[in-house]
Amino acid sequence: MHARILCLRVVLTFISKRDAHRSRLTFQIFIHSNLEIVANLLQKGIRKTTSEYRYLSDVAEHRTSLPQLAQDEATIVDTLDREGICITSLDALGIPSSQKMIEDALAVRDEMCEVGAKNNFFVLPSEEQRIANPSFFLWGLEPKLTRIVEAYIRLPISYLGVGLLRSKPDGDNSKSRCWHRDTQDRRHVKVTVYFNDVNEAGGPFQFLPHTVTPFFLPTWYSKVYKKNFMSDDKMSKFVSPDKWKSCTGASGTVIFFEPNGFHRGKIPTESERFAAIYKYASRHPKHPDFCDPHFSANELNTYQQYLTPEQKEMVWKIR
Ligand SMILES: O=C(O)CCC(=O)C(=O)O
Repeated sequence: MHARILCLRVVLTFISKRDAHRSRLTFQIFIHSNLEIVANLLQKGIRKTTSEYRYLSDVAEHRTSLPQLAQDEATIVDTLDREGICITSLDALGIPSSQKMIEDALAVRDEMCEVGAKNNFFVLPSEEQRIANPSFFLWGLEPKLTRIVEAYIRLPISYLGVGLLRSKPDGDNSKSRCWHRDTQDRRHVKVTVYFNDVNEAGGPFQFLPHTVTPFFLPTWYSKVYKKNFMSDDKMSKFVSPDKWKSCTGASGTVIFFEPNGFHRGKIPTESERFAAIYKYASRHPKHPDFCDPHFSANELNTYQQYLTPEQKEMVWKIR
């Protein structure tokens, strides 16, 4: 905005004062009368450059401390890098606590049904429910997951907790059911776990792989479209619907994705999709103010007893 005002003023000033002898003086007057804007632009530029420099040097410094990956983990990281998404399953990951996590999630869902939880697609179990079912939160700190996430982000990671999603066939085609990007960090990861079988009519998660996303679309979306949710009609003008990746799959499907990529939950027409979404970012994300953790301080206190010192460091905190 400031840059646009400044350019306009430059043009107007120099059009009105074409006399070559007076151009130096004109320039000085111009700078003086626009000092505030010039200072703001410089400050913004310096802040941006400093933050980019810090990011790049942190990545370079952390390179030798990245975790060693097993072959299946490296494949997930490579696919995530190339496509922005990698689909696997709880069985393939083979994490021992998965069974308990599923039981806890189903227990929470049933309770939410009993208490008539809000008919909204993003729901959080109550604090009491979460504290009573800690494996749900703790699963996100399983070393296999955090190794994959850290190798992809390339920096020490922050775990922002887990949210629940109940996407019902309710005809609501708003918010996260439209195409959008999450831009809290340069590289961040969400891991979605399905708790029921999901077909096309069950409102699968959908994603635009990096390989089919036109290079200008992310910038166009942030600068021109102002990060509004994009309808199917609008998106189909850029990417044909047969290239949208529909993540149908059985209960236990696990989807690693880069939220900077365009994604949305397709509106279900027949059955509900019940899923957990685990969130991770780096410890110094680009926009920390928009990183909303899915847990309270009280809840976190009760989890401390289960956490190793490394896991405690990984839990999101303002740094
Ligand atoms: O799975 C979904 O329905 C959408 C999830 C989503 O938009 C998000 O986590 O940012």
